[in-house]
Amino acid sequence: HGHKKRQSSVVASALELGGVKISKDEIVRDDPTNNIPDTIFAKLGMQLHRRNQHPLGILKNAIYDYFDTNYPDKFDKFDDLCPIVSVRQNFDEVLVPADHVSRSYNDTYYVDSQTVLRCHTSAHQAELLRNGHTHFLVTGDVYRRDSIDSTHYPVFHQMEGVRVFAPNDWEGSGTDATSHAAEDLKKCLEGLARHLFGGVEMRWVDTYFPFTNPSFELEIYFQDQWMEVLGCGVTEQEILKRSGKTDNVAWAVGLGLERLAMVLFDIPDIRLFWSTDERFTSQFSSGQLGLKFKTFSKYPPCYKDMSFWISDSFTENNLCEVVRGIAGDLAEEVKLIDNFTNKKGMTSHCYRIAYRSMERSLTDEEINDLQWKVREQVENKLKVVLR
Ligand code: FA5
Ligand code: MG
Repeated sequence: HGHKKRQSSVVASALELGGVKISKDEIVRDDPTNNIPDTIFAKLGMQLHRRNQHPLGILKNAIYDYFDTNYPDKFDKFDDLCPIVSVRQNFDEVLVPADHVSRSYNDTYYVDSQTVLRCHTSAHQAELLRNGHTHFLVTGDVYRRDSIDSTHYPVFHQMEGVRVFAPNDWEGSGTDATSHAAEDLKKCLEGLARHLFGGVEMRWVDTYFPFTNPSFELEIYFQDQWMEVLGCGVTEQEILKRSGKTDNVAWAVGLGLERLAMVLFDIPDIRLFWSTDERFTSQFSSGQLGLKFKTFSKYPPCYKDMSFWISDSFTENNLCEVVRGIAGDLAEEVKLIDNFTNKKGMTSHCYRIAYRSMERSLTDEEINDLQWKVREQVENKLKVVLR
């Protein structure tokens, strides 16, 4: 893995990363560019997607079934590639421009300046293409500094799908290579949605990714709004060219597994995937797709507002990291509810934080204590002025 040895502040444990046993304390964590908090570091190696009784494992297997049934020439499957990858793999090899926001320390967890926790499974595309794979699925945990609400979590799971076509596949079909790939892609994913959900309300949205053109997102109507469940498109020719496949075209997709599992099992909040509460875990069993999650009584949320004058360096992701660092999974949502700039050019933000446990009632005292700590750290770490 090429990680220098050092003493870690975190409890060391051997874990399986990418099929290789390494000790967690082999991972350098005192690099000045490292921005990975202990709570995120602790999630490395958990591999929820490899547990057959877990909703993510059940979903992964159901998607495998769909591909195995529909493509006699079976897709190659990978689900334990190491989540610690180079900047090159995560960004350069999928043509992410040098100045793209996703590369920033505000969006991505860096182990050191050249190494990240992958922010998408697309990090493995180029290498697998170079190694000669022409149709494959890569499932894994991915990491992002992000907002806090019921459909966003800083650690989540994706499945990458890639299919390469040879000239034979589209010649004589009456369409050009790109349209052939785009049509096949949409057909494949609509079929997958039918396989998983039967009927469900969904729509295609045009979008942009550096590594595909054209690019699309699929949204599903869930909990009274449109929820984005995947990104996909026709692979940029440059990526194929670099892997020696000048005459081919390909499609690629990145499925958001939590979001799909939320629709499939009617799971209302993304934090539940990490729950060890038996009232959650006992509801799922290997291979069982039809089942709907029965929510154990919903405990009341508690809302706390805080207003402050922001500084130039203020970002919402940094705020969310502070809140998660203190409240952990008790933080249900962080939402900007007011935003104005005064005559002097100072900008004020008011955020509403919702606290709620999925498992028990919280006491006023407990919540007040959390909120005080949040206020303190927001002021000290984010260089804002509380109002
Ligand atoms: C990507 O990550 C692209 N790599 C997907 C892709 C692959 C496009 C191949 C083209 C070709 P995006 O950032 O939109 O795209 O994330 C993909 C999916 O991950 C989203 O649609 C959503 O379902 C899920 N997702 C993104 N952020 C989060 C989050 N914080 N929590 C949970 N799920 C998330
Ligand atoms: Mg997206």
